[in-house]
Parts: sequence; C-alpha cells; structure tokens
Amino acid sequence: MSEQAVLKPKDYKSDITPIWCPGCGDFGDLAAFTQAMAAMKVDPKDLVIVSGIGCSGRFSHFIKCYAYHTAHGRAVPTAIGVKAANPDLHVFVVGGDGDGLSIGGGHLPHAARRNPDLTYLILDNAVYGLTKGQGSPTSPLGMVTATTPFGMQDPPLDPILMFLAYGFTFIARAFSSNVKALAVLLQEAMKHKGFSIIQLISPCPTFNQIVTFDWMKERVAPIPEDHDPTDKDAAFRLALSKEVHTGIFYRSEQPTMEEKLAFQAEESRKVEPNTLEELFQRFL
Ligand SMILES: Cc1ncc(C[n+]2csc(CCOP(=O)(O)OP(=O)(O)O)c2C)c(N)n1
Ligand code: SF4
Repeated sequence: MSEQAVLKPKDYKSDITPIWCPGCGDFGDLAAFTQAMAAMKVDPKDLVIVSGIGCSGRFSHFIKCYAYHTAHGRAVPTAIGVKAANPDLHVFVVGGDGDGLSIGGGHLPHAARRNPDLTYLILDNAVYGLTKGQGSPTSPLGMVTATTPFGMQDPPLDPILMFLAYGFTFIARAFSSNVKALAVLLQEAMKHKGFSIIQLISPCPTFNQIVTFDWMKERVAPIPEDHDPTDKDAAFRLALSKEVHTGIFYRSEQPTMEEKLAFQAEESRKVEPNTLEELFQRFL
C-alpha cells in the first residue's frame, strides 16, 4: 500500500460541500476523520468508504476517496465484499443507527464472526434524520418522534452490549463533539487487525430534542484509565454501568477474514483436481 507523507486534513475533503444542517453532529465526525487520515498518511487512492442511506450515509461524498453509497442497511456486506476483493484497501463503513442497528442489524453478528479488517462508524443520533425524525432503535424510552406521538414504548437497545455479545474484536464509543479524542480513536481502530466498530454519538439538533449535545455532555465520561480492554468481563461491566463511557471497551486479536480466505485458497490448491484440465479429465 502506498503512503502519502504530505497530505493535511483539509486535503482529504472532497469538492462537495456538506449539506448537513448547521450544528449537525456529523460535522465533528468528518473533521476527526480527515485528521485521522492525515495522521495515518493514508493515500486517498487506497481509501474506500462504503455508506448506508441516511444523512450519515452522505459522509462518503465529502471525503476524497473511493465511495459506494449502498442500499439502506446493506453497507456492511458490501464493504466485506470490497475488502475480500482487495485486502490492501483501507475500508470504512459509515451509516446511521437506523441503517446499522435496525434494517441492517442482522448483518452484524455475522460480520463479527468473519472479522474482516475494516472499520465501521455508526453515527448514532438516536433518530432517523434523513426521513425527518422517526424513532430509531436507540431513541430513549418515552421520546416523542414522528412515529411515536405518545413517546417511544420500546426500550432502546444498547449497541456496546450487542457488539460485545456478537464477538467484535475492537469495540469503542465516542462523542462527536470531542474531535481530538475521536481522531486518536480512529487511528487506533485503523491499526487494529480485524473488525473495529465504533458507536459514534452524533446529535441531530433538527429532529432530536432529547439526545442533544448538552444532554450528552452531562452523561459522557471517559473509560477509566485502569480499564484493561483485553478483559471482556470488565468491558461488559463498563457497558452496563450508568455512565455513557467513551473510549475502547474491548480489543482482541483473532484471525481476520482475509487470513481465513487466504488459508482456504491455499488449502484448496492442495485438493485434487487442482487445474481445470484435471477436472475435465475426471468427466471424460
Ligand atoms: C429499504 C429502505 N427502507 C427505508 C428507506 C427510507 N430511509 C432512508 S434513510 C432512513 C433512516 C435514516 O436513519 P439513520 O440510518 O439513523 O441515519 P440518519 O439519517 O439519522 O443519519 C430510512 C428509513 C430506504 N431508503 N430504503
Ligand atoms: S436532519 Fe439531523 S442528522 Fe440530518 S443533517 Fe440535519 S441535523 Fe444532521
């Protein structure tokens, strides 16, 4: 993979001006992403962002990279295909909580089992932004939305607990207003060998008047420094605590999808017949 030594964060911005609402949490995510790309000296020609449908799905338009704006909820399997076809690429998936945890939620446990070496950013605003304010899987209980005039009746799911249970090998949470910390976290996620998944709390000031920047600021707390991210039990305990912790909950080294595919390709070469001619001979 080639490396660029001279690119600055602004060099990773595409020519397209973001059309997000003023104050959208996704802006902080974009700023941190460009900082991380510059720090990691990523060559834009090696960078692919596969995005879902939603305001967050527009992320890929605003970065200088190869981009694939997929169908709603289908970004993860598409990205897995991209990585399988060309393991040398830096592959990111970016989408919303609706895209990734609702319609696309069924892909997550299987993505975790495969453990492809890519990074998934779930821009969680606890609402469906693009479609104007319907309740999402992370909307708090009682929140009035376009689809829940009497308040959300179903409790929100907890993404971090899900990711831990599914077996992802790098699990983190971040808050979009802390751009510097997010830029560092993104670099850690990129360095991880395997599937890194980040719940990126990114408030939607237009359609969510509950999960606001101020509301989140009162609740977020960095993961204590003495937390051992290789201790899964400790990660579960942190996820179950009342605070909305930010940082790396869990990381572990497991065989990646690319390694497993290479192993199978190698093994299959040892199995007779190993050429097309030999295969034809078997039927003659
Ligand atoms: C199959 C399908 N169902 C529904 C939609 C309509 N739709 C587009 S985006 C979206 C949800 C967006 O919410 P989220 O994924 O949380 O992203 P945000 O806009 O909040 O960033 C929905 C339901 C669609 N495009 N395709
Ligand atoms: S609707 Fe919400 S999520 Fe979408 S761009 Fe506006 S503030 Fe951001």
